[in-house]
Amino acid sequence: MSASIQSSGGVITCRAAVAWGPGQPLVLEEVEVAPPKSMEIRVKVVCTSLCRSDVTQWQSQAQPDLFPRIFGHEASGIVEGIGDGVTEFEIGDHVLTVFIGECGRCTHCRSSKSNMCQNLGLERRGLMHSDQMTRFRVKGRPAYHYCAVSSFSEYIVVHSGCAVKINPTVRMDRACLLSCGVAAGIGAAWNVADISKESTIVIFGLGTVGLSVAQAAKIRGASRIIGVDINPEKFEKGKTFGVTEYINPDECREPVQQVIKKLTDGGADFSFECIGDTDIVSTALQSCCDGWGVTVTLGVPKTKPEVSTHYAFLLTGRTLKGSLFGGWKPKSDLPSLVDKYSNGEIKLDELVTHEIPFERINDAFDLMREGSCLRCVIHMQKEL
Ligand code: COD
Ligand code: ZN
Ligand code: ZN
Repeated sequence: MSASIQSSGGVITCRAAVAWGPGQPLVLEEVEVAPPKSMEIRVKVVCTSLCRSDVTQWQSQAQPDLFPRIFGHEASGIVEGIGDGVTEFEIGDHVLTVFIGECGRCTHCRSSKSNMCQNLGLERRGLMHSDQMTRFRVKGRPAYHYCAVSSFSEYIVVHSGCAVKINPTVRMDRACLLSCGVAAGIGAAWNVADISKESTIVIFGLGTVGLSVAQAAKIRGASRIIGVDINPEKFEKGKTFGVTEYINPDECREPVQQVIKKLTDGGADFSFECIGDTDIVSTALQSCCDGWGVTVTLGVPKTKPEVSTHYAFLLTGRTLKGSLFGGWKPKSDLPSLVDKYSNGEIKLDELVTHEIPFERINDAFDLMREGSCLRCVIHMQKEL
C-alpha cells in the first residue's frame, strides 16, 4: 500500500499509522485526507520524530472517545496543496509543522511577551482549529487529529499558521526535531530563564528536552550544568551537550534537593523540570537558591496535573515559570533556529539515536518506553 494521489486538489488516499484505542499498537491503514480548507495547506510528510508527548497521550486513558486517532506532531514536510486565502506558501515549500501556531493577529501574537496564540493554541480535542472537524477518514469513519498536526500520516492538512517555511537545503530528517522538543528546551533556557554567563544550572531529566536545555545553557556560558536522571546511561550523552556533573536521585542518601544545595552553596541559579512529573516541580524549586533562583517547567505531565509546594520556597524569592514551546513564536523564530543548525551553532544529529521506516513505527514507541532512545526519526516516504 502506498500513497496514491487521486487529484492534487481533491481527496488523497495514503497510509497513516492509526491508533484504534489508548495504548493499542498503531496499525498502518489506508486513510482519506481531505483537501485543505480556507487558510489551510496540505503537506506531504517527509520525516517525523517521536516526541514523548505522543507516547504519553497515546497511553492516556483520559480521552477514550478520541479514537481512531492519528498521533505525531514533530515533523518536516513539503507543501502539496494550498487552500483559499493562503499567500504565504507555494507548492514545494519545505515546512516544519508546529503544535502551537502563530496567527500573527491576536493579542498574544502581537505581544513580544507571549507565544500563546489565541487562535491556534494547543489543540486538545483532536480536531482542526478552524471548524472543529477532522480532515481524515479511515474505514468510513472520521479519525481524530493530534495537536492539529497528526504527522503519522503520509499526507496531512494543517492550518497555514501551524506550518513554518524553512530553508530547503536543510536536512529534513534533522530539522523535524526543531518542531517540538529541541526548540522547547533551547527556548526554555534562552527565552524563558534567560540564563546568564557563569550561572549554575540543574536539569531534571536528560532526555532530548533536558539535553537541549543543557546545550543552550552551555552556549550562554553557564559554568556548571548538573544533570539529574534515574538512568545513569544518560550522563555519557549529557557530556556532549555540556552537562558537567551527574546525580542519580536513586543513589542519594538524602533528598536530591539537599544534595544540590550542598553542591552549589545554597542552590542553583536556574533549575528545569524536563521529566513531565509535577512532583519534580517542587524538587526543582527547592534546588535553586533563595533570592533569585528561577525554576522553569517544560514537561507535559504524564499523570497528576496539580503542582504542590511549600509557600516558603516562593516567599524566599524563587520564581516558578511555565513555558510551552520554549516561548518561541514559531513563524517568527523557528527559521533562524533552523539556520543555527545549518551553521553548526546547535547540535541535532547527536540526538538522533534511531532511524526507521514508517512501516516500523511501533518500534519507535517501544524504544522510547524502554528509555533507550532520545529521538527516533521515522522516514515516511522511503525505504531505509
Ligand atoms: N527523576 C529523574 N529523572 C527521571 C525521572 C525521575 N523521577 N523519571 C524519568 N526521568 C528521566 C528519564 O530517565 C529520561 O531520561 C528523562 O527523565 C525524560 O526524558 P524523555 O526522553 O522521556 O522525554 P523528552 O526529553 O523527550 O521530553 C519529555 C517532556 C516530559 C519534557 C515532554 O513533556 C516534552 O517534550 N516537553 C517539552 C515540549 C513541549 O512543550 N511539548 C508540548 C507538546 S509535545
Ligand atoms: Zn495568534
Ligand atoms: Zn512534542
